[in-house]
Amino acid sequence: MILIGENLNIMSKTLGPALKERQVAPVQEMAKAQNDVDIDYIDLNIGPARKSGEEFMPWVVQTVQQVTSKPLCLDTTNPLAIEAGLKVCKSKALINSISLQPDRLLAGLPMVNKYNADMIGLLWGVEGMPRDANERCMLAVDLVYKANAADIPNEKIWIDPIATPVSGEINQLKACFEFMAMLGDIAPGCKSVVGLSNVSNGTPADLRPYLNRTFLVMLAKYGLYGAIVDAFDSELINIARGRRPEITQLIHKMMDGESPDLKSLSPEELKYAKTVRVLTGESLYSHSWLDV
Ligand code: THG
Repeated sequence: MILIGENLNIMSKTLGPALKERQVAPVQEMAKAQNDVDIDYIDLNIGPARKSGEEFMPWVVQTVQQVTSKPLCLDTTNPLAIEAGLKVCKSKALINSISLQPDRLLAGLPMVNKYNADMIGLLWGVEGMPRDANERCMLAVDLVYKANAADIPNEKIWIDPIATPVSGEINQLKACFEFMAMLGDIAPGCKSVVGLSNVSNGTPADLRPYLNRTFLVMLAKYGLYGAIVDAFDSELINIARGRRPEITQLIHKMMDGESPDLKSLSPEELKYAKTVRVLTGESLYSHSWLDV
């Protein structure tokens, strides 16, 4: 699985102010730290960057490129900022993201071939967030059709079904899984990607990794190609790299309908088993889901 580190991010309490003030040292420190772990891309999330995006994104790209040669994922809703970043990007870039909003589509699609980039196709429609798996399918078909019309082959498109917090509407997560199961049929050759940490937004910080890791393993069963992840969750990286087969097997068996004998599980395995039940909607989410 392709892993994209999420930590260089304007929402971060520490790095956010540093980014806004264009402080080179903390930004390069974070880029170096992500360079040194086993991830494939570094996401550069500068937020909407409405005013200064055309200066901001190239600044971040160049600052980061001085300390790492990992490929970059340019993350902003401002298409002008994306293009300015692509112009100075040395390695093959991933555009994060192009949605079905007409302005982003119109501005974004021509950049893909022009800069030999890949694109994340975010399933966000004119009316906003899709409500179920069917709406996700319709948006995906529409997005791929329009990208193909702009000469972009399916292999360059990473579809993002949009993951939502487990503490919110659980049907949205079910729709996400359901959509992932259909993606191969509706858009053959397309890749997929999910912002994993979205699922644990609003959850106590020490418990977030269980949700993120379990979600990753569940999505992997549906063939997830890429994930935007906390680069410093080393256990998540171990799991993604196939180094925790017992956890992966447990989760996949539960998804196939097997009920494990809870008494036979280690305390660690029990946490993953409980988390599967929450993510499938079998148990109701509460902040104390691991204790009940
Ligand atoms: N899909 C795509 N791109 C995305 C997302 C997605 N980009 C943004 C986001 N979702 C993925 N990136 C993050 C980055 C940080 C966090 C979650 C998702 C996060 N940060 C902590 C917090 O806010 O509590 C800690 C921040 C800090 O360091 O202080 O949760 O879905 N295509």
